[in-house]
Amino acid sequence: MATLFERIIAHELPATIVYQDERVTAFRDIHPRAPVHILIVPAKVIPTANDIADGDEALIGHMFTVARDLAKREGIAADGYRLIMNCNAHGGQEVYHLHLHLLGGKPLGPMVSV
Ligand code: DGP
Repeated sequence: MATLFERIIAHELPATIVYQDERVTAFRDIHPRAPVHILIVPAKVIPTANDIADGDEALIGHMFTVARDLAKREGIAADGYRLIMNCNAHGGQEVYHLHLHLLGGKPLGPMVSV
């Protein structure tokens, strides 16, 4: 069965897609935690960071260059932003299709609240 994010990538479910190429899709998070909150998702289904293979290095790098370009386009590059990848239960992962959160547009406070 397709993951939720696969269905967004295939345009089967609605989302505000801000970037798409053959390797990654970026769309706005449905529950934004900051004025800018974008998810950068590979077309390849990698469930968690634990499942990243050595051969995925270029793909993971591409996710970061897309994040960099989107930060510039969204006007948050100079002030700064945060890139987050949650893994499994203790990381707070909800969707088991790898994704990079791009958050910014305000001071984001401490890295981890305890
Ligand atoms: P994580 O906890 O790292 O797995 O984050 C999953 C994020 O995905 C969470 O911030 C909310 C977002 N999300 C969940 N379902 C949808 C959806 O249907 N559409 C969009 N745009 N975002 C979603």
